[in-house]
Amino acid sequence: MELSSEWRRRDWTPVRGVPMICAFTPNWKRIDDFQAREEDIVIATYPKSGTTWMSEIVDVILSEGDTEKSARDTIYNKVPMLEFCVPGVVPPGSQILESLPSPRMIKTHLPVSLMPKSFWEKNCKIIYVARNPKDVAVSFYHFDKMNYLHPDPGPWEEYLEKFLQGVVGFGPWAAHVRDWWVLRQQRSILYIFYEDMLEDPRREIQKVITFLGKDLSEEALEKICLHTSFKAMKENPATNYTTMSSTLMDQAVSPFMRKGICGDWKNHFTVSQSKRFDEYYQREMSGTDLSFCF
Ligand code: PPS
Repeated sequence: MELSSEWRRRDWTPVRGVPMICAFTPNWKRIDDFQAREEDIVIATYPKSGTTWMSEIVDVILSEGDTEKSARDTIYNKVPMLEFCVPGVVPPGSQILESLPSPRMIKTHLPVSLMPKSFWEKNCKIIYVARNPKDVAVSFYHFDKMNYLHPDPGPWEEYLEKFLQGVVGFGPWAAHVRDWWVLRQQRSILYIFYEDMLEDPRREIQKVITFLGKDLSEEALEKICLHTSFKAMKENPATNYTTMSSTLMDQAVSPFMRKGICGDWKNHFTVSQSKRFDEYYQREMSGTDLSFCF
């Protein structure tokens, strides 16, 4: 897949007020009308929060720990992104998903407000992964630099302002994590934190196994932990996005599997940027019992 100049470095385009990757926005009706199925498993996240990690975990759980089976295809083919589309270049994720047998695994970064209503009608299982916003901002900044479907992020200090204002792909981080947090009480949503996955992957993977109604052996669980470690996923061409055209994702600019740690923000934020960010965080998280580990 070669990215045509038509979609390269285009500015975010709003969908009902949410800044969206321009190439995804034509014919948005396909998202609104998307037909979910009861067996669908959705991996929902704000960008750069551990989507690929959770997607591979779910895939290998469904394969009962058979890591060879999970090497059958790339992560973006096994777990298509619902909203993904580059008109004239790649068919929409929604269309690819229609042709897949159940149970489908579906990736999305959509905020609650843009989710197709059929997901609620079918009461699908949704795994939401959230990550602390300082590391999200840093990861997103590097991703914007290497992903040519996104606008150029400009210098870090300017990018950070845009992040705080929510003028980044998929809109404001805070509303995204908050709305999904509230919804978890009413729907079948497992809400997981990236930092918890780093701290104790075995514990968090077991939560996913239980949520999916599976019963896997200790041996299978151990295999899944090893297979989905940062090192293993960085070396695995099925998960590290190196199979994606460099006209779309230029890994010479920044690798997709970049650092995979908690606290890399400390290498990017100045003291005053961190203070400003903390004020934003306090303001946005006040009134919720949602809290993040930095
Ligand atoms: S995307 O493009 O929004 O779908 O990206 P996403 O997969 O959500 O997030 C990418 C970040 O997750 C890190 N990552 C991991 N961390 C720890 N362990 C594993 N196995 C793992 N796999 C991916 C990846 O390195 C990105 O974070 P940064 O901070 O940029 O390294």
